[in-house]
Parts: sequence; structure tokens; C-alpha cells
Amino acid sequence: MQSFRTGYISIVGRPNVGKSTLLNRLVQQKLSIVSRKPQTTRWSLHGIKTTKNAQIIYIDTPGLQKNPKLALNRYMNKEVINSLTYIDAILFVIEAKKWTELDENVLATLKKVSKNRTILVINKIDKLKDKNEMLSFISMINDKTGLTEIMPVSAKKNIALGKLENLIVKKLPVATAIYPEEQITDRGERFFAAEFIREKLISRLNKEIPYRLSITIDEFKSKKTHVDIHATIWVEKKGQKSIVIGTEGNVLKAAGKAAREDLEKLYNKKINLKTWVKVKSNWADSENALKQLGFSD
Ligand SMILES: Nc1nc2c(ncn2[C@@H]2O[C@H](COP(=O)(O)OP(=O)(O)OP(=O)(O)O)[C@@H](O)[C@H]2O)c(=O)[nH]1
Ligand SMILES: [Mg+2]
Repeated sequence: MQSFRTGYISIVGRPNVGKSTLLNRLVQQKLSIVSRKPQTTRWSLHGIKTTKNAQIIYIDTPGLQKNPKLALNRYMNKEVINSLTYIDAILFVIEAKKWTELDENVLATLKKVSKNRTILVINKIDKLKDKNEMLSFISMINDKTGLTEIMPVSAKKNIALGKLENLIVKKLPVATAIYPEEQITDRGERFFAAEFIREKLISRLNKEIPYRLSITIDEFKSKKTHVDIHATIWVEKKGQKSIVIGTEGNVLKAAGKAAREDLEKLYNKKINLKTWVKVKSNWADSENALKQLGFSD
């Protein structure tokens, strides 16, 4: 009989390469929020996939930034570094046809940890024209990184993810499962409520506002037939507050409705969601405000 394997796999890369999309696909459940805008993920999150032969605990991490100035971004980088302390392998995610200074920065960080535990995942291969384009990119990336385990995939179009999973399982030590079979994440209900609201606002807002939003959940009451959720959306300035609310409340209403629908799918229960928008000046660059909003070491 095959031995059961269990371990931790961190998903690391620069912002916007598709790390969260990949985690959601690998665990076959929407857990991590995704957007077209970079710097979407702020917190690490475990997505757990248990099969007959293995339990893979994937860790989605924020996009690693180079020399971040804002306290929030320094916190996000710390989340990435912390995730690298207890893992069995790393998925270093890059984007097809793109190799940037930020990818170099991620590589330099990973080299300090351990190169031979790294699988280089080239995501978004659906954007490539043909096989030749892929082969020349792989050869260039192999020269640049010295990494030999390279896996081209598309998280969005579900290409080669089974192959990737097989490769990952081989990296895990023989061990019994850490989480119960049915558990799919380490995060609690309030976390997802806050994150899904943030996702729906990010996609409806522009410029700097997506980066200046933080959500706290003030009430989460699970009843027999439904869940009551009260959420506060924190912004940095008064002007941002009226934009988040929108004309006659249209932005907030639409975001709330979309978040509710996602949460109803996750919890299989009706959701009553109430939201408030409040101002906390300069929260993203204040260590104190960050702590109050739940960002802690
Ligand atoms: N064409 C294509 N787009 C993809 C693929 N995977 C992800 N995307 C898109 O890339 C964008 C970024 O995806 P995310 O999953 O949020 O990226 P991320 O690396 O988690 O980003 P941060 O959390 O900001 O670091 C979204 O618009 C996704 O739909 C893919 O395989 N193909
Ligand atoms: Mg992400």
C-alpha cells in the first residue's frame, strides 16, 4: 500500500501572477480573493486538499514587493517570509512571457531559503500563441533562475493542474494528516466575510481606493436558517467614503449583493449583510491602526 503523505506548500510570487487563482483551483473551492489589480491578497491563507494518498496544505501569500514603504505592504511581505519557515516545498509562480525585476527579487528571497525545494510554475500559458513560444520561454527562464523543475500551467483555464499536483505530492514527507478530511481551510467564517466584501469592492473601485480599504466584521451570528453579518468598511479619507458608497448607495449595494451571493455558496445558508463605511485616517501606514484592524505579527 502507498504511504500517506502530508505537508505544506507555499505559493509565492510577485503581485498579480495568479497565486490566489491557482490556490482556488488546486483546492477546488473559492477561498482566496482574486482581482485584476495587483496587491489583492494581504493575508496568508491555508487551502487544504485531502485525497486518498495525501493531504496538501497550500499557503496562499501576498505578492512579494520590493522595498515596500507603506506599513501595510511591509506587513504583507512579512506574511510571505513567515510562510517560508515551515514548508516542504515552494511554488514560485511567474507569468508566461514575463520575467521582471520583481520576479528577480522573489528569486533572490527564495534562494536564501532553499532553492532545491522550489517548483517554478509558469502560469497563464493560455496567453501563449504556440508550443515554440513556450519552449523558448522555458529555456530562457531555466537560464535565468537555474531552477530545473518547471511546470507550465493555466490556473484560469485549468491546464496541467493535475500534473502539478502529482509533482507536489512527491515533495511531501510520509506523515498522517494534520487536518480532518473535510476541513478545507485554517481561516474562520469572519475572515471570508471580510475578504469577499473586499473583493467585490476592489473590482468596483479604481485608482488608490482598492488599496485603502480594510474590512472588520463586528457581528457574525449564525442562526438556524440564516447568518447575520455586520461589517465596517474602513477608508482613509472622507472623499473615499462617498466613492465607496456611490451615487444613491449603488456601489455599496452592488458589492454587498455580490459578496452575499458568494458567502451563501460557501456556507449554504441565507446571509443578511449590513455594511457601514467609516474613516480611519492613514490606517495603511500606521502600525497602531493596523493592529486595531487585525493585522498583527
Ligand atoms: N489569462 C489568465 N489569467 C489568469 C490566470 N490565472 C490568473 N489570472 C488572472 O490574473 C489576475 C490576478 O490573479 P490573482 O489570482 O488575484 O493573482 P495573485 O498573484 O494572487 O495577485 P496578488 O494577490 O495581488 O499578489 C486575475 O485577473 C486573474 O483572473 C491564467 O491562468 N490565465
Ligand atoms: Mg492573491
